[in-house]
Amino acid sequence: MGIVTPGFFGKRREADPHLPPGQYETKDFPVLSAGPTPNIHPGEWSFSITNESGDVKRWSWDEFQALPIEDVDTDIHCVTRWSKFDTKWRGVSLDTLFAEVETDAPFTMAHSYGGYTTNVPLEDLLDGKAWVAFEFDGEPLDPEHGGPARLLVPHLYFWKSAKWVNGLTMHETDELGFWEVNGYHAYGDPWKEQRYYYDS
Ligand SMILES: Nc1nc2c(c(=O)[nH]1)N[C@H]1C(S)=C(S)[C@@H](COP(=O)(O)O)O[C@H]1N2
Ligand SMILES: [Mo]
Repeated sequence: MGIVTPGFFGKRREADPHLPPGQYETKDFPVLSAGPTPNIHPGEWSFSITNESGDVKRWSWDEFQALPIEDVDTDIHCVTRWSKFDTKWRGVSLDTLFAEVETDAPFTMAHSYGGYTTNVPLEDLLDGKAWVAFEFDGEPLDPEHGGPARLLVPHLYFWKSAKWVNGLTMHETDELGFWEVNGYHAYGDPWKEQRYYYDS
């Protein structure tokens, strides 16, 4: 053997372009819930958007099902470091919902049955970036994964995807939700590793 190109044999495999820094891939679908799973019958489920003036736009389950439904195939990234690739969901785009809402407020707070909250800027919910999802892998969404319906905001860490979601409120300033108050990052971009409040 003659000359060995430095760095050739020791070179690491190219990083998987699907995998944000500090994450590993799992084929499982772990359940992460801060409290008990609420039991919500679709007949009693509704979803509302309350704007900064207090006007409420509300959809019942049946009204919601009559909206245009989209298939979503996406990777998801949990702050506890698991990522799951090519997850398949069905739901209603937030673009469809916000088409019926008048607002100039730049921030939202998602609210769930059971009291969970999480803050997301409005622009992160629009332009095909977020859904209210009610099917996973061709089946109604399992209650432990947020059924009857959950928020799906896959470009942010998965704690932003509020399970058992029942509405959004609009805000002029960025309030903090449940995990954000408890030390998680206000925004939560997995590609920038914005895990905790002190991550830039
Ligand atoms: N209502 C509610 N939504 C929630 C949570 C929660 O505790 N309550 N946990 C969040 C966190 S930290 C993660 S990682 C994902 C987990 O979703 P999964 O249990 O379907 O994997 O849900 C998010 N949405
Ligand atoms: Mo999480």
